[in-house]
Amino acid sequence: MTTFSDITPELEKQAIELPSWAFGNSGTRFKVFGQAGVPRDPFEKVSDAAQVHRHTGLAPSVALHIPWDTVDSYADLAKHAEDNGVRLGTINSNTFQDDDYKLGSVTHSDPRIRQKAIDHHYRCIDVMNETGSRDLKIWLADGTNYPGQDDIRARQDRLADSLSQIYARLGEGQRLVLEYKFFEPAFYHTDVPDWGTSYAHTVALGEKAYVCLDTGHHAPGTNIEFIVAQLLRLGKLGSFDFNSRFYADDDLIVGAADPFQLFRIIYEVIRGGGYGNPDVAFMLDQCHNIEKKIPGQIRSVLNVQEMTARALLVDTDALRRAQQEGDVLAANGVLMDAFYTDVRPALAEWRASRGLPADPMRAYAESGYQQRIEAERVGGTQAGWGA
Ligand code: PSV
Ligand code: MN
Repeated sequence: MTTFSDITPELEKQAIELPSWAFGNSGTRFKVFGQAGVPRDPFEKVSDAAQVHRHTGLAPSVALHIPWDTVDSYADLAKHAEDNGVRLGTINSNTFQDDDYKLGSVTHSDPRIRQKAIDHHYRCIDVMNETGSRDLKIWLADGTNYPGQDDIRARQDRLADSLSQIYARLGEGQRLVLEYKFFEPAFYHTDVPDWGTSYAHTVALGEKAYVCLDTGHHAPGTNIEFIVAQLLRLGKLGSFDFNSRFYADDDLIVGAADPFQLFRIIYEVIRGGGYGNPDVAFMLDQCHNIEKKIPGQIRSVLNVQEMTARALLVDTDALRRAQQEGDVLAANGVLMDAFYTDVRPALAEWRASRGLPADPMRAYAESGYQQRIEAERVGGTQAGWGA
């Protein structure tokens, strides 16, 4: 029997990276709704991210997206993060918003455009050198919309070649994490559609290359926890982009659509040695289109913490026994007992014992920060996708 006090040393290890873009305006291809108080620059994004950490103790770092988060001085941005009690984390490359990339970036048939995309990744590595970031996360919008549009095989070869040039630029202690997605914005095929393709490329690149698993990037019904188990077994799970989906890549609050799936994923992370393991980065990749952004992020990290606590509560001895005995229902029962445990009161008490607010959502609402940014951040251009 595992009790809550048994798991608190493990809970203390939890760190979830926030995406800078979660604080900007976002929406769908139909409408981006602007919100009062939204940051106008990366400094304000970092300030907002720091609020999440301040109230939860769970989110010590912020991921940047380049060029969205381009600044004159990354040293100043890193200092600003530090002054606010957080640090800068993963650098995400963006090769999906320049007209040149309409038919692809690092897979493009035109060597000039391929080189431009590779150069952008070199620039991202320069940024990493300035921020002290470890991970370069690559998600590519590359793919085609129509059968026959381009040579799928040749695109794989160009992808491998471009990635190897980018990989060769990584410095000591730096890593490349390759994210996969089976659709969107390309609809017929994408060049990195699944974990297998990402795995094949990262294995070919070498030991500094890993797979990034974004929970929203799978077909309905995919057993994501199986992929987690397999990638951990292969030593190639580098990071998570957590979010929730109902239909597509919905980027909703992690754990909102299917808390049981999140529990199962985290259970496999723990089972496979990925929890408390510096090789596996836990990030959110979300957008808050209609809800307020900072409380949206607070809710998200709390959801991850709650499902982590439940997964840590699994009585692994009893589970192993039941599995060995082939007792199907007992084994399932052990897992479900942990999943159905309401850990919220114990977490609230534990938070308070560590000098954190027992109820971070309420503490943020009462802090006055939201009112302050809504009043102060007037004028300028809000960050986002064109609100
Ligand atoms: C693509 O859908 C993705 O998941 C990638 O991680 C991007 O960098 C991110 O969303 C932000 O648009
Ligand atoms: Mn992602």
